[in-house]
Amino acid sequence: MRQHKLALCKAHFLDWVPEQTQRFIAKYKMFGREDRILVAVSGGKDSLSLWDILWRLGYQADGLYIGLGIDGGFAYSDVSHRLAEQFAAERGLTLHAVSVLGEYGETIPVMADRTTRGRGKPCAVCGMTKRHVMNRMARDGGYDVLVTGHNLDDEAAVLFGNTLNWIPGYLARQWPVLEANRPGLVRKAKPLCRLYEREMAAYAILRGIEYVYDECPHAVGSKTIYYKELLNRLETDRPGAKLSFYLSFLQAKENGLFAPHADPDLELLHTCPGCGQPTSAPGECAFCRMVKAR
Ligand code: Q46
Ligand code: ZN
Repeated sequence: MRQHKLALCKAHFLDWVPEQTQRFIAKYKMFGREDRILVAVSGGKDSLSLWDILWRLGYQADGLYIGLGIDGGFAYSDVSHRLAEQFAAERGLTLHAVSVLGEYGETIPVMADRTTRGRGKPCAVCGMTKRHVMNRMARDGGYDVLVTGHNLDDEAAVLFGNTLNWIPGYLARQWPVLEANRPGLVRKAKPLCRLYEREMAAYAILRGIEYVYDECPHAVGSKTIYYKELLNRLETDRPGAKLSFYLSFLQAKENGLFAPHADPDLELLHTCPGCGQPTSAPGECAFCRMVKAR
């Protein structure tokens, strides 16, 4: 690991990753031993590794799989669901599964085709649906925190995009943990936010975790992937550049980069009468309106 000037054997690496994760959980006060945790699992290496790490660390963590109904020519959703189920069964863990088709009558691609939000590219509809379902399942299941497998590469790419465009609201919101500061909202945390994607891939392989190798077919050509490639080029020339980009941002925020009164969720002042989740305008939220319009 040139970025840390550190070389570890398999046994030490497999201890190092959970130790680091535990350090970040404590540093950013993500959750404690007594908390009930819901892990959003996609069947990919990051979320399954995160669940494995929390399980090894002794946390009470259940999983949530959201079936999006995406095929992409290789049954992406079916394969990822099967791998998530297999992972949970091997460890005796609880996995909740929500099928978007079963609950809302349409798969994500069909929903996206129907709405102006998603024609051609289902990611906006998909992201909104996943946020809605994750929050609902965590809230209704009485979980204290929802955790996702976002790694350093994900966070650095998002930061890069938001900085290129100087999007203040997104920059003000980006942090390893987001408090549940609105009624109906559950706390969210990203325990892997300081671990490189490459480290997570190595962890999954060394732990023998079977995960879906292919990205979602709709991720191809996305801006995030482009930003990740750019940052990887930088990282090749300057090992540690990605980590320092992200950590310097976190440090700058701690030092008051944003005004203390800048509330990133200021726009979420209303509560949707349909689902009880916070929304920016009076009346039903965008998700409830989209589902109803069918
Ligand atoms: S948003 Fe888009 Fe992802 Fe949904 S449609 Fe696939 S690529 S899964 S993170
Ligand atoms: Zn709603």
